[in-house]
Amino acid sequence: MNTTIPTEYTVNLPWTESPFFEADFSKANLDEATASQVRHFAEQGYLIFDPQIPMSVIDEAREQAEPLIPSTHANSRIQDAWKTVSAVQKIAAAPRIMDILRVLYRREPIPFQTLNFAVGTQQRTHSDSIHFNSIPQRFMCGVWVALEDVRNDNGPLHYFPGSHKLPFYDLVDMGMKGTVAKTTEEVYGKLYPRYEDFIAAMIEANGLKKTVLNMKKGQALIWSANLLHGGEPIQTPGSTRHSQVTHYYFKDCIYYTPLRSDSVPDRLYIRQITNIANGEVIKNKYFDEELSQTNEGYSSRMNIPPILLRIGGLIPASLRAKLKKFRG
Ligand SMILES: O=C(O)CCC(=O)C(=O)O
Repeated sequence: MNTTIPTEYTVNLPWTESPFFEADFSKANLDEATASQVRHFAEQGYLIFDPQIPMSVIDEAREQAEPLIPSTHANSRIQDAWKTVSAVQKIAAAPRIMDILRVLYRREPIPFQTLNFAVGTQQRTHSDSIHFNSIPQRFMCGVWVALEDVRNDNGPLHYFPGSHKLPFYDLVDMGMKGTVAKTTEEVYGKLYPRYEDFIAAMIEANGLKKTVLNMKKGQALIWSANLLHGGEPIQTPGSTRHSQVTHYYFKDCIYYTPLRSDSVPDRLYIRQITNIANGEVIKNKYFDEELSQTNEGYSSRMNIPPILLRIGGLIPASLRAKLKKFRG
């Protein structure tokens, strides 16, 4: 496998999600097997492969993570068991997984979170982009490893092939602000169910087709950041479905949580527009909040009144530079 990471990016997106993918692909010089994996991932947004993790590591992760999983409710999980269970850490950093991610993303992968499950999650369909996003976008993926055979009856994973090509739907697109939720309970009690309802309705409206995944113990699936996926109902009550998901970011990005964010970074270059029909100067509005900024330019936390901006020319340049630094 060719694992060379080019130092220049043709576009500031994963090359497998780039509008120039075909041109890049034709120059990529990959062996046949790797080329077919790359094309599949680019087109479908997921890839099933053998991560070549020794069975002893798979068994150890399962045995040592299981007692850490709270048994109080069916969907329980242990987050970040890698901190105490070395087999979980070995799966997260498995050389074959890291190599394949380098090829698919052309940046250094960073495993940053593990989740170990003993039973199927029965999670509603979602894309990980709402939990873990990046600037530049889409430099994130999940790798799901079966720690036992997964069948139709023990709560298999499902996904929507090709759905990674849909737009990323942020909270603002659903009329929500992440900052209104002050606690994790509020995020998952109020915002997240509305997000899940939106995704379910969007899937139905677009007639998207679901695939259910049966996997052999030891096999792995990579899903790209925006691929819609979730967990099927458990048909055999009491059946186990041991699995590990590791979430990866890639180097040199901003990493953030859309579910807790508003889409109003303070570095937007704000426009002041006038309605040609009636001459009205239009206020910038985010939901029912009017931006207090009245000048065209970058928004900032501390707004300078227009009168001060007008007399700004009288302030010595050195003082202006200091003030600018202070405003950020
Ligand atoms: O394992 C599953 O059933 C789903 C896991 C999942 O959706 C996730 O970790 O994002």
